[in-house]
Amino acid sequence: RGTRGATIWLTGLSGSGKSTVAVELERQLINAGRPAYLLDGDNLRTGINAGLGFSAEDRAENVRRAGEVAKLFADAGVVAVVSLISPYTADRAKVRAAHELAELPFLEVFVDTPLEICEDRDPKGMYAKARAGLISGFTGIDDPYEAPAEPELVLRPEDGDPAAMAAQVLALLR
Ligand code: GGZ
Repeated sequence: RGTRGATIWLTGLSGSGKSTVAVELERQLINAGRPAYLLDGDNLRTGINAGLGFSAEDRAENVRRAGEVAKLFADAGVVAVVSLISPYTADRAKVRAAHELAELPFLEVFVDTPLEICEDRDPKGMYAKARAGLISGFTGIDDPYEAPAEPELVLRPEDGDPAAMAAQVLALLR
């Protein structure tokens, strides 16, 4: 019997740092001898989720497919680390329910970086474009983000750098 798989689901605004934490977490898991695989919204959208946009329906489908793929990895004994804005509570709840049905661990991690900080970072200049009206339906600006009510873990800026945050997730998984 191999190691036990699980899904770690990072949700938060664009620029919240969830992808950076996810990369660090994947690295720490592998260093600890646990097979892990990163499923990042950005990458998925160029592959299996190509063609999906940012309407509520497309985001729901984006989240559903990522959840199904994560479940397969978890079932295969791999820790799937998912990094998606996943703004809707109902969509995240469905992924959780699917994992529970399959008796696979699901940990929801809310990367709770305030909008002001995300907007200040603006690594890709997308918030500026959204504020200027060049992008519409941008999460946090003119599209909703429903914060998780009962996540397994909340990470806030004061929790330290991405490595320290990833270590918190790893401790929780153990
Ligand atoms: C939010 C958008 C949008 C809109 C493009 N709203 O910082 P990024 O660039 O790399 O992260 C964002 C990414 C979000 O994709 P997800 O698959 O995680 O979203 S969701 O879970 O809601 O389906 C951002 C970019 O795509 N982006 N347009 N309108 N983010």
